[in-house]
Amino acid sequence: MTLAGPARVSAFVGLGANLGDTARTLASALKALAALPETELVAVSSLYRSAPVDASGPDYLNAAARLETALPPEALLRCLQAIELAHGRERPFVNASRTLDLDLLLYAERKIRSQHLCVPHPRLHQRAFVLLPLLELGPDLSAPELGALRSYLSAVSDQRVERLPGG
Ligand code: PH2
Ligand code: MG
Ligand code: MG
Repeated sequence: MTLAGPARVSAFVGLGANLGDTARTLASALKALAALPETELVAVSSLYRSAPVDASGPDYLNAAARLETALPPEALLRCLQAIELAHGRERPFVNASRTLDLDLLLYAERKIRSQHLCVPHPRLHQRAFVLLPLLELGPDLSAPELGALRSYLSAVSDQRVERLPGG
């Protein structure tokens, strides 16, 4: 007899970087996501080059990943923060340029508002660099309280984002 573990749910993670060798860092972060316990990395979007939003500094490289995970959301958040730290993340001030940012965008159909965690990510519908990779992974994706994510695309069409060819 095999015992079923805790049910797995879909979680979406946003990746961003604008310091250092950003392509290499995102590739390494994806490997780290794939190695998380009780978690499978099931899909990765294209890479997107984007102008900083509410921030300054170099252009960002952004992407999104879909996980199937049995980790509870707070545990997954701690794992994401550990991966950020392992890639040299520092937090000198809000929205400072960074070697790696991993944001928990969506976790199942859950709405979470705890001291450490806000899911869906509070600004995800205002940012083309989040919406475009997410919608590439799931064109019909919707989020609690926001509804269909594709309905927000027209409002962010002025933000500069470019999908990079070749994975
Ligand atoms: N992340 C931010 C602030 N601004 N801009 C872009 N283009 N990409 C990001 O990942 C990003 C940002 C805070 O997390
Ligand atoms: Mg972020
Ligand atoms: Mg973050």
